[in-house]
Amino acid sequence: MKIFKTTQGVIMTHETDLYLLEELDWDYLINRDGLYDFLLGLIGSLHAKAVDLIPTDSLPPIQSQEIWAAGVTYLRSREARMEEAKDSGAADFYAKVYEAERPEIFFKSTAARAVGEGGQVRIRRDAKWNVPEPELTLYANSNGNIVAYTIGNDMSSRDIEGENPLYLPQAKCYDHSAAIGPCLYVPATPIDANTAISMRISRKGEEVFAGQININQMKRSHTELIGYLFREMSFPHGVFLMTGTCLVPPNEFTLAEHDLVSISIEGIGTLTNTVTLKAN
Ligand code: DO4
Ligand code: MG
Repeated sequence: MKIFKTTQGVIMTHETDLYLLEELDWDYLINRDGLYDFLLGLIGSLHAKAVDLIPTDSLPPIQSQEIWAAGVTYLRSREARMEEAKDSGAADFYAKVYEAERPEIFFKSTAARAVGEGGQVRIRRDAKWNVPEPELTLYANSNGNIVAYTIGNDMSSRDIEGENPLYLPQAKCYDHSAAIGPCLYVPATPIDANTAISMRISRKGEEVFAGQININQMKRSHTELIGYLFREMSFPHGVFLMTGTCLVPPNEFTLAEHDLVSISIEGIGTLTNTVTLKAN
């Protein structure tokens, strides 16, 4: 089951059927245990009207939630970070956090700074080495239970982080540095560990990077990451957590203005964003 926040209202898809849900506040709709059963129960009721609409104008599937991110959860990310930090002498921190019991978790974005399907992600004007990070993104409700998934792009400035890991918030947090969407995927059971995630970057119509991997390559479990996030913090509306990247373009690659980044996750769909710079 998928739910799309759109300009027409909330559209739910189940198998091949589409339903327009009665006007429901997004925060209220998604923040519940048993979200799948709740949505299923709406089918056939007056609260869900069967429609023919195609959810083309989806908004980011977020309202009052914060977006957090986990890092160095895949071997590939550990290697890439160690390489970019080798001149700063900080490479060891990435090796340590990959092995440590406590994961790396950092604040990524407010809803207002994030964009959704078809939106414009940004690269910083003061960075020279920028990449998208395709990440399976969890939605955990206020009880800390994972009830939905979406696709995330954790845009990152590798030269800023590589210069000094204390610059991480500047490398990761700026306007339009996070994209999530196109929908919330609400399965009956946790997402399959063999799920594939892929990314394609194109420039002037030509593919400049493509890669695919399964999320079962991740070193940590989803419940472990959410458990750490909720240890000393509460999220009254639930929270999104990007789970880390496993697809890193080669070191000589950096994003350019107008590049198109498409991230697909089996069962969820595709999130496509155009790369832009802040207006001068
Ligand atoms: O350690 C810095 C950030 C790591 C990250 O964003 C990732 O592994 O996806
Ligand atoms: Mg990341």
